[in-house]
Amino acid sequence: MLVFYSATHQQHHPPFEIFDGGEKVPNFEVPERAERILTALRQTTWANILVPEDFGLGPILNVHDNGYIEFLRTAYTEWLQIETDAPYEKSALLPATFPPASWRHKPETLLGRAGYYMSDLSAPITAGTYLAALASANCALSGAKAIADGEKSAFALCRPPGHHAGKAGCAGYCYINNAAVAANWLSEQGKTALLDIDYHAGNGTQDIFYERADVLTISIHADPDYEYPYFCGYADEHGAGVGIGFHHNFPLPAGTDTTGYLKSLSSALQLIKSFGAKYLVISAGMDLFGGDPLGKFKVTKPGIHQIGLEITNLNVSSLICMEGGYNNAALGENIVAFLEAFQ
Ligand code: SP5
Ligand code: ZN
Repeated sequence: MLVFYSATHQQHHPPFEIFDGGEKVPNFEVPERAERILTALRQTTWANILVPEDFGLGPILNVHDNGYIEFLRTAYTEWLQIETDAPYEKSALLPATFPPASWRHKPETLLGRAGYYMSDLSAPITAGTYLAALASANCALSGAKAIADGEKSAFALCRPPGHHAGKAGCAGYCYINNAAVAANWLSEQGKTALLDIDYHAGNGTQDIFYERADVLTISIHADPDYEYPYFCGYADEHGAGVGIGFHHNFPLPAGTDTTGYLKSLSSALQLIKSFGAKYLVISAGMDLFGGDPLGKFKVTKPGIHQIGLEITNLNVSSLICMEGGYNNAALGENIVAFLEAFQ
């Protein structure tokens, strides 16, 4: 299997995040995650690890707002240049004031724009964030090109992850929505569906494709009624305008085990079959694993392999994009268990 990995991800290492409740903790989304996965893949006989191609900004700007990407590019440099007596945290840019949806004035000031383009306190922008996010998107695009060129499957070892990043904003460790960029690119080559199995609802992907009928998007996740991202990912959200009927959410209770998970997966796969997808993009977060420090599901490693097998029963060319997963010790073996189903 072709695997796309860029060492550029190491330049993105946000020192902290702030949990709901105000607890400031070391950021869970660390470079070690991708390195663990890379090590596990190198130990397999089948992973052909390649450096991604550079696709430029074109395919990214086809799903993201221009002003937002420009903000990502320049924000940290501007942050360093601000002169103040305030005890600002300069290791990363993080605002603490966010607009409700109805306030859409974009301020000129950097912290104002930061609040405008961010929606939580877990996606700080650091010196290397923009370059790492671009490299991550290039991994997804390179994988998309590989399956368009005839590979049955490919793995994009994306880091930072992407599925919480919407058209015009970063959130939840995500800056550029790698899977959405790849799915949009693939949709120009053939009918494309996107299945998100990360533990958290794929709100960014939902935002990007919500009014589109040409890309089917489905997310299976922890019920946002008790879990991040709280405000999106409910079962009654089915798309808008011509997109009505082309988005589906499967919110699940805390404690969901492999058996419970596979029931929703079966419904999701039926929808993909009926849609008639030529290509499938999978947002593969491994935080559905029972031992995840941020998750409340009880899916096992054999369960993760089984999820992969059920997806391959569709017999659709598949691009697997790395999303979340924070049990670093188990991360490599979990994603290998998933990918082996595609071999
Ligand atoms: C890509 C991805 O998986 N992003 C997830 C972002 C989740 N951010 C919120 C984390 C909330 C943690 N809740 C506290 C649990 C402490 N044990
Ligand atoms: Zn997640």
